[in-house]
Amino acid sequence: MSRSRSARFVAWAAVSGVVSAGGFLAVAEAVALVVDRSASPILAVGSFVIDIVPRPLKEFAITTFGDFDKPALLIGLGIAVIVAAAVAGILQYLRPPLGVIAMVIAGVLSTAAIVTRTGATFLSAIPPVVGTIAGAFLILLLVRRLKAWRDSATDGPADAAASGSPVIEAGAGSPKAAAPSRRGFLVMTGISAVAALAVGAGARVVSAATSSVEKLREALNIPSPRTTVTIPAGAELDIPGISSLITPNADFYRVDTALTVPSIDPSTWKLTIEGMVDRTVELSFDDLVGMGLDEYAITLTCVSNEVGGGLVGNATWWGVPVRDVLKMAGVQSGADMVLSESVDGYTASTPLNALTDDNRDAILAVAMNGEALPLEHGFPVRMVVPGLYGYVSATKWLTSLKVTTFAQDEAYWTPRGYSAEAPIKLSSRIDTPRVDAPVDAGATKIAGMAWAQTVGIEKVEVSIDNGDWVPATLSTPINSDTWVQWYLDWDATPGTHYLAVRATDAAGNLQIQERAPIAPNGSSGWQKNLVTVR
Ligand SMILES: Nc1nc2c(c(=O)[nH]1)N[C@H]1C(S)=C(S)[C@@H](COP(=O)(O)O)O[C@H]1N2
Ligand SMILES: [Mo]
Repeated sequence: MSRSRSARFVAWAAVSGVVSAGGFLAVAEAVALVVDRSASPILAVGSFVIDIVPRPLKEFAITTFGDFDKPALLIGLGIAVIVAAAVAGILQYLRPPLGVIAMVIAGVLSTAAIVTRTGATFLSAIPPVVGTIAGAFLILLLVRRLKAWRDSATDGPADAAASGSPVIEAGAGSPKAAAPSRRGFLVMTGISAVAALAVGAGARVVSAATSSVEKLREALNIPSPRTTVTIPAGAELDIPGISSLITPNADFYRVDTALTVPSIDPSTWKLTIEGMVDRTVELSFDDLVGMGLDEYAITLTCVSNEVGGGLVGNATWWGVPVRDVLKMAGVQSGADMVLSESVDGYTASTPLNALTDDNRDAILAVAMNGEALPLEHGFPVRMVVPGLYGYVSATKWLTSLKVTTFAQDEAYWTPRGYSAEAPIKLSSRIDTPRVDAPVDAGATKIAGMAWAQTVGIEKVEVSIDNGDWVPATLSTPINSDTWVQWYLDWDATPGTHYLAVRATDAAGNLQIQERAPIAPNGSSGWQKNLVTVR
């Protein structure tokens, strides 16, 4: 047999490996549908990867892919699975039973990723185990068929040596005799591939179609708030290109470690307040909203927001003050932190005094911009704390509040390179003009946003082409927890210009000029942008 023909069999071995891995995943997805929907190997391994990737890589993913970070991860994972499966197929062909062993190792690793996730039960192990058995059998059978084809096509012993494997079954050695075994391999591989695709895709479709939480969300009847936020006249400027004062839910940035959005039925949801408390308290959704809802306007900011970036948004929220539920449990002395936990095990560490302070509207929110929280923004209940970055305060899909100390407990991001405490840094941003959104020469407006949650913005200044700092006009703030809009009239001349912005908060602090990266506790620096005027 020529070298190219032996290479052809190796290529078919790789295909066998990929089809077998497809069978593994498809069977696991189908079984997961029946026993435990969260026990999907791909998603569990993806979540595991999210939890272990080093900080710089995660920052790279967020800054490069933005809201596409999770699809990007899944695509990367898919490519890795295909490559590994192809190698397993080749191993099974050249050095059996190494391919089967590789498949079993993949099965053990994905089972481990699944059973160690928050909320896993012993049932969760069934899908990956059954999938592994299917994958191991497939790789064994397909490669055995492949060898039968190869041997029947073999012209002599030299070819067997070239293919790197001894002749197991005696082949007739003529193309005519090879045809049935060739067909046998191709038919079996084809059927397996089609079946894996159909079962895998079918399981996903059924899972999506029967996931009823979105319907529960739409049907949820949230009582109207007792008080509502009044948007003052002059709070929203009418300037093309500026961000809207209230960010629509559909445009609101999303940052979390959840590869699939957790599904929580509000009728079974519970919040546990535990730890250093006089009594452990459990609240149902009805208990919580029964305490009375009020409306708050609060601007949320992510620690990963670069200077000038978009990981910041403003919404109105309906909620209950965290201090009120803490009072029900009775906070004991010595505590200095509340560790909030979500259904998927994510945790945030919030200083206790930020939650008990009568002058800070830290809330358990159930509605965002007048509707139940969107699933990806924490349905049915999340925390929102003015003035603290989201990762230390804004836990979505909230299930427990543990009153504790910073000495005793650590949140998700703390061992991953971010500070345990993280107040939002005073910041300002230019929305228009931008280098990619040029304006026409003549009278125009430079405009953008500025925020200093809990303190408020006093002044925004703009410098054009390194000139003097000129005060901008501010919109009327909703309150000190929300961002404000600002603008400056500008007689723009054609060409490129440098625009810089800086803000001063109501306490008289000037925005930090020194550039800082997002880790460990938020970016700083004055935004200076090259802009284009036509
Ligand atoms: N359960 C959970 N809550 C979470 C996170 C998370 O990863 N998991 N990320 C936090 C971070 S880093 C931020 S900035 C805010 C973002 O909230 P949003 O996605 O609703 O904008 O949610 C916070 N709450
Ligand atoms: Mo964040």
